[in-house]
Amino acid sequence: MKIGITCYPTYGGSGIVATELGLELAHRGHDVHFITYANPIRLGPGSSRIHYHEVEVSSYPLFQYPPYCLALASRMAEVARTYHLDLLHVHYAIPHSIAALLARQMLAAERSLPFITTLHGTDITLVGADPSYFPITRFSIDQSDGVTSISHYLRRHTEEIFHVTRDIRVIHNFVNCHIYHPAPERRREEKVLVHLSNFRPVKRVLDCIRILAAVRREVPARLMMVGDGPERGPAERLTQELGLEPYVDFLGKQDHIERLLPSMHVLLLPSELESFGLAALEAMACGVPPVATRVGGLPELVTHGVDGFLEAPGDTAAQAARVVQLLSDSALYHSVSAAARHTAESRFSTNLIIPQYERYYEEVAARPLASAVS
Ligand code: GMT
Repeated sequence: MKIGITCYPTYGGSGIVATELGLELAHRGHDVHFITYANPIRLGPGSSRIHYHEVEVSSYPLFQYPPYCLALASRMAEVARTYHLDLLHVHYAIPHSIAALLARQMLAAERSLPFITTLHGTDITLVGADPSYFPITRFSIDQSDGVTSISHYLRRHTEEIFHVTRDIRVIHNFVNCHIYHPAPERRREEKVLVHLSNFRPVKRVLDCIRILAAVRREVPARLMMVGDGPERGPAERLTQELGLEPYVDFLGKQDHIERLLPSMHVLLLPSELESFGLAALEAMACGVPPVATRVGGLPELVTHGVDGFLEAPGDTAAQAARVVQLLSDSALYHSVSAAARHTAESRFSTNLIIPQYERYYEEVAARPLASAVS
């Protein structure tokens, strides 16, 4: 098929999923057209089946807020017409699904252009729940020709909050287990914890520092903080206050975390809410057990005590105790690490999940358009 993909191309889970989905689809013979304001970060060197179309937003003195959604809709329609796209697949509801809806309407007289919206989490739980965006988010879900959600939790939450009754297909996030794989020989003697996120408040980044402080009372360990965002400064300050500077590295944004993860021992994901927890899945594929929180979609990924641990958000003592348990019992560590890899391979690998998207594309493309039905 010829598929147009739109996402937030910078760092963030939804952009990573969209980019890696595009790469996998191209690998399976589809033509993929990314329509975004910047080249998606994980796109890497080109493939003849991957195309990138930049959305340019011109400013004008009258525009206090340049209308990105309109520039995106125009570009989507233009690319769809020129390259005969079969459908658009947009990641993150606002504003991408509204732009896709406009593009579909712009082309309605000449061709059909169905669009699928994938809900990732904060587009529903934070942005969508904001009174300014609530009605347009609900409208965009209703108007999409297909809607997918990355977890059962997020589907239930969307149905409850927006009172939508339409079908929402759950297609979990995925990981390429050939790219993300364990390399225990790369693990150092010193125990290393890792946190990976966009450092937004919802991630409870400061809890990672508190967990390290508690862990170090029992086991020598250090912490790698990967990513950047608003909570980085406060996390750096807390590190200083607790005298942990020699043991914490703030690495900033990293492009190749598949090279970094296999040398780590435990992933910390102390989030307040996580609709799926892609970072946990990537770590698990590398045989790195996650110590995370029992929130949102994380229990669909992590089975407590088997392939990782889940504790209450904010309970840093309990999370630290799980880390200590893993680091001081090598039989337990090896069993949880192997189970984590097994979960990634047997339930969330690309060869299981990508065909679910392909089947959904075919289903949606074969249906009459939502616009024609309503
Ligand atoms: O919170 C983030 O990491 C960013 C956000 C996004 O949309 O870029 O992530 C959401 O989508 C990810 C990919 O599907 C999920 O793995 C994250 O759990 C989800 N974040 C939240 O629900 C807070």
